[in-house]
Amino acid sequence: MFCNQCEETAKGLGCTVRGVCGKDAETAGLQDVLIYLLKGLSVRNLAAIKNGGGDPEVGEFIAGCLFATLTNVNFDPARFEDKIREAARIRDALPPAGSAEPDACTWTPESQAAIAAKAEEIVAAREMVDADLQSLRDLLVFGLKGMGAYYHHASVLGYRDEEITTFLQEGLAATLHDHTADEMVTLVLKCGEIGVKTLALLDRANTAAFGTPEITTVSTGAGTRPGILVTGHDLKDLADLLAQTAGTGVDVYTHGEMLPAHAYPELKKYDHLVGNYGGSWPFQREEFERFNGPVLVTTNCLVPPKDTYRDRVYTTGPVGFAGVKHIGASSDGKKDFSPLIEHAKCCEPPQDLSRGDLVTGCAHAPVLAIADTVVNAVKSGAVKRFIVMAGCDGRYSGRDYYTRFAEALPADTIILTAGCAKYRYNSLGLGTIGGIPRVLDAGQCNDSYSLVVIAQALAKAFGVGVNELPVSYNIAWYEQKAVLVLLSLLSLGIKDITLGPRLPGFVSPGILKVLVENFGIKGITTVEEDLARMVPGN
Ligand code: SF4
Ligand code: SF3
Repeated sequence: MFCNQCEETAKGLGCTVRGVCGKDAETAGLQDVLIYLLKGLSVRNLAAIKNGGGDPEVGEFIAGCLFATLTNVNFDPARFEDKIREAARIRDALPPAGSAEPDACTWTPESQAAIAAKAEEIVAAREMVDADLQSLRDLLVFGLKGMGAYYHHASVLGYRDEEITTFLQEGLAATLHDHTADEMVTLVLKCGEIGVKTLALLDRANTAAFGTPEITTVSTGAGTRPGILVTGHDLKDLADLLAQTAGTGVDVYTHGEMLPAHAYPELKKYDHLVGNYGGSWPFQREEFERFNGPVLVTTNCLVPPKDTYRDRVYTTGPVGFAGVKHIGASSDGKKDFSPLIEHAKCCEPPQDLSRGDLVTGCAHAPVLAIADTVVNAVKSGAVKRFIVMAGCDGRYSGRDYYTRFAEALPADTIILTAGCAKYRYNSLGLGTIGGIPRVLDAGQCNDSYSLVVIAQALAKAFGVGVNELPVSYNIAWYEQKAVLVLLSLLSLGIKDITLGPRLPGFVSPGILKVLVENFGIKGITTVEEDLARMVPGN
């Protein structure tokens, strides 16, 4: 196997024996073969579209498959084998894309041995490609994985966009051809541009389905009734579960990236959505253990469960783990959560892990509603600087940097955040400035679009460009959704982003040079040094 897609990749270069995340070599190989077939499928479908045909469901299928290959989503080899055969079936139903098709258009997954051999061939083929070109291909594919995931979230809520699904296919197909480095850089930046559109689509989908987020204080305590813990990012799963648990005597708690759900009117209206439990995904093994009740994992991040609570874990959507129960959707898209609800009724209430109240829901609408207060706070000098500290949390011990950085920020600074990185500092009690929370949590990483809208609104209010604002970027990444968010920020012309805790293993020295010279991207150093740079005059 060879996998280098996340921040914790082995030795900063690539996992070759088994993933640090727990992904085994068989599953890694199956994921590679699936991506390979998606490339061939894309070539055929794009050709069919060009000839006035094409299958509009191909883009939806590709987005769902890409999501399943994201870090910490699906560890189940059987699910990937099914997807591989389905991809080949869909591809083979399309007419050939000319007489000289790439192998990805014609190779067939005849047997498990053939699939395993193809997986080895895919890894070996990387060695034949120039390091910078391979790095750009990886960057593009990982950005597309993030796009597929965000698009899938919008699509399950009924929001589709052909421009996005066509680009998913164009991007995948491009990695089969001999593009120059310049052409690949153009595609990578276009991935960021379409990324902004994908995040905007998801923002519209969430708001239409669940209402405009409201700034909301969330309890982290445990109640006295049995509960179900919901983790991941899929708000629709949570909404369906809340409707199905109403009046059953079972409480529902959010975990990790589900925290912002408490801010949506259509979700917070349920009294039995009692609070947020635990912290971010890296700590789930202890927290799931202590929750006592069933846990529904809707998307990333799943850590291979311990035997002690494995029977209480249920996966759904793109998530999977061999031997763990999966709740699928029926043909009309409905999910029946009654097995979890019945399971919960036999469980003890959660152990208390309370760590004070948290504030969330600071999305673009509620923040722009108090725009005058924010602008006046900047003009009066009460707020000197905003630091965007969005992104992911992770297991790497060096991530305590983000807690120390947040603690060391001067009292006249405000953190803008989205994603699970916030758990490193959202319970520090950083207070408010003139009523504005010092940690403005826009929501999940899915809500990163809010940060863009807020930055653009500030730029307009002050009549300057986004890079002239008193805003610094100290982004924490872990997986491929964050890769897309980073590309989106670059496509908007945002410069001087600090990226940590470690730079991506898939970025070659040559491509790093391009990122540094053209975009001013830097790695983190020490809290003191980075503070001096990001909060000048402090
Ligand atoms: Fe390694 Fe990350 Fe890939 Fe898992 S997802 S195998 S940890 S690079
Ligand atoms: Fe977190 Fe996995 Fe990325 Fe959504 S949930 S930000 S790491």
